[in-house]
Amino acid sequence: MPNPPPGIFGNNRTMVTPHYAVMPPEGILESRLPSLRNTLVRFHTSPSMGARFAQALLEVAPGGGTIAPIADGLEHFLYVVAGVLEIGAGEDRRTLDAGGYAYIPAGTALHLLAPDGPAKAIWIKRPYEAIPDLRIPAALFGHRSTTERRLKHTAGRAWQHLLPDEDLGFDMAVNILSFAPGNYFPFVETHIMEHGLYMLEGQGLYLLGREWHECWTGDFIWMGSYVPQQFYCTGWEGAAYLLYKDINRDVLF
Ligand code: UGY
Ligand code: MN
Repeated sequence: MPNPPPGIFGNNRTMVTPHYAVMPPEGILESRLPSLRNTLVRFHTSPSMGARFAQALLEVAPGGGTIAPIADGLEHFLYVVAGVLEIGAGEDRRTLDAGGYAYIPAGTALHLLAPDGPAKAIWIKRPYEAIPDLRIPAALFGHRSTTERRLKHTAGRAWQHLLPDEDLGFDMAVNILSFAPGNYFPFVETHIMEHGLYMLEGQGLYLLGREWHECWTGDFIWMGSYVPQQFYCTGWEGAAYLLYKDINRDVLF
């Protein structure tokens, strides 16, 4: 048996606190779910961590996916990280490669299939917070390569809103934030919204509370409500992350 990778004892980066979590991929063990065949589910976060949503990395083997369409009453968001996936919202089925994404509204059944090779996707799900008289969003499919890149305040930092940000029917946002090396936010953010962050590429330093954490491709970060946060992009090639955020809803008592 080969030696285990070095660095476990002195250099492990995993950090889970009541307010935030940093989780490198190598330590996130897999679950198997009765609703998914030939699929490993690596849960990033869930209400048992303190989050109000769930996020997982799905590793789907060829031919794997939903045994029957999932109709659990939750809203779902899927982002293809590698390979090709057939994703369905009700009867509407699309074949998406890396960068493709789908929003499946609450009450619409989710279908998933890796038609030929292995595939990976980020899976976000949560109960939808309906507001009387506000239209429930329809299913939506898109691709990172064709989603508008908006510069915010400076060149070298771009935002892509994968869900239309002007539609208050959505109670979640999923954005891709891209950074040129050395770029950072002009202030430390503190806000009521929580985040699930998946590092798509590159590396950087994340301020969470009062501590800086080095992070890179494949890492997951959960930021609970009000956790002070800031990103500083290191490396020479830039960085990008997928960012879930709960939005457009009043406080709950
Ligand atoms: O939209 C956001 O809250 C975003 N700027 N936060 C983050 O990247 N940590
Ligand atoms: Mn934020």
